[in-house]
Amino acid sequence: MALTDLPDLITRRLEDIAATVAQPFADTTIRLGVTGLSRAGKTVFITGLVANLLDRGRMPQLAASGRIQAAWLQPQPDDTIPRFDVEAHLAALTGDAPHWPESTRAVSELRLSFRMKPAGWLGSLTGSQTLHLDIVDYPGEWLLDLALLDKSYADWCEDTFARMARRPEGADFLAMARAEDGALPLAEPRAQALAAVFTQYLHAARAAGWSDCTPGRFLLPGELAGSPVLTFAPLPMPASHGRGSLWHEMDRRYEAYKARVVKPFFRTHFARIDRQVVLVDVLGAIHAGPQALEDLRQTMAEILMAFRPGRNGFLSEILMGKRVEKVLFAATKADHLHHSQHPALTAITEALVREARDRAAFSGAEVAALSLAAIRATVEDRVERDGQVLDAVRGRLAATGKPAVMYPGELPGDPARLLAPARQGADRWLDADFALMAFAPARMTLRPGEGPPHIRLDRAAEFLIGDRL
Ligand SMILES: Nc1nc2c(ncn2[C@@H]2O[C@H](COP(=O)(O)OP(=O)(O)OP(=O)(O)O)[C@@H](O)[C@H]2O)c(=O)[nH]1
Ligand SMILES: [Mg+2]
Repeated sequence: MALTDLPDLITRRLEDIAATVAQPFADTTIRLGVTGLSRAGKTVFITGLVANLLDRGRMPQLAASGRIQAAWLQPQPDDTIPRFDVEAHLAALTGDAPHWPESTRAVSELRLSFRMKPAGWLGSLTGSQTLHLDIVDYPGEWLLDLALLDKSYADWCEDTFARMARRPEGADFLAMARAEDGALPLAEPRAQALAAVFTQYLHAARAAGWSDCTPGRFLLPGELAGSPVLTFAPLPMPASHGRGSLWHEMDRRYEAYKARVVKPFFRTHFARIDRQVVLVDVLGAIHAGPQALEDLRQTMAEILMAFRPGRNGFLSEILMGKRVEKVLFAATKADHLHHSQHPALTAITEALVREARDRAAFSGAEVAALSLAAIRATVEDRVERDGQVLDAVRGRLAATGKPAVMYPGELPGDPARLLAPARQGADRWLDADFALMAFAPARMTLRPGEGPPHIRLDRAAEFLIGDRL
């Protein structure tokens, strides 16, 4: 070997080494599951998060921020799923007449990619790494169906009637169902009439603020509208129900709904999830009263049951042994409260999902809770009331556009003060009233490199993906 060949050889060796070392750093993908009931704040969360990951000027708590060389949006990996329209949502939030994005009616997906400067001395050998963050948005109503997977038709009927008895919106359907004899042969017009009145009830119940309104697709049927999988309703169980009976057919359609509608959705979108954020509109439920809070607690418990490990956990089966590594429970819309009340909101959120979390046993997963606002619509202020100075927030009302100052009430430091009366079925809060105003997003002038204002979105991002950046 001639001496002149030496530098080349060394370079090549180094390239070999670099290639070998680079192997473990080949493109990595994180799938972030954004879970939450309807109106919990999923779409706003994804929009705020993506905007603030693209422009990280307001993300001081995201430690790896400085290593991000570039962040950009890519076509989503699943060819058959529409793209999450982050630009349209962002335009709605940051335009001249800022407004919240529409309620979600279908699934969409987004891929955000990062080019990272590798940490440590290996950096000089390996060059930059690429990390993809995949996020799926879907209508919150559909999440409710997770709770059906464990339930037979008879169980679901029993639960639904018990719930309906506590809800005034259920009166019409209850009367109709009680007059029905499920042992009689199926007559399609009857099945359709029952499903129609039951669907009306679900719409009314959702509008009244109840969390559990299954089956979720009855509220947002899409192209399934009118098909047999959406033409069933709960019935009182008849003494006998042979083949061809109304009960038998309703049971069959219910099972078809689970197998053909619910399972494929979760199989496609929840499998492969590495990180999970569970968004909960705790303030909204507190405002709606003790029964709404208890309904939210039970609904979250039922939904999160699907995540429990083992033979019966549908999700653990589709996750195929892969574990969700981190789970963040987040109370959304925290900008309705002065920051002095955020610890109380977080404590209530933790207590609210405690049972769900224990039963779901996110075994091995790192779990955390916090209060956040993905888009901050208010600024802090103080008001004087009855000679007392109170910590309040100020914003622009969504309905009228007029400025308003809100003091929502004092959240108790001990969550049991709310959760105990809720469990006991109280009609209203005894010692306090919780006001809530719907604020429109604030008009913003964003400086280059800055995303929209938020509260603790950077902490949420640090917990969820910081270790992989
Ligand atoms: N003040 C404030 N309001 C918020 C925030 N996030 C959500 N909201 C309010 O909550 C509503 C629902 O938020 P979305 O993000 O659309 O909720 P979602 O979970 O996507 O709801 P679905 O699409 O119906 O499942 C919004 O229209 C806002 O009124 C926030 O950070 N601050
Ligand atoms: Mg949405």
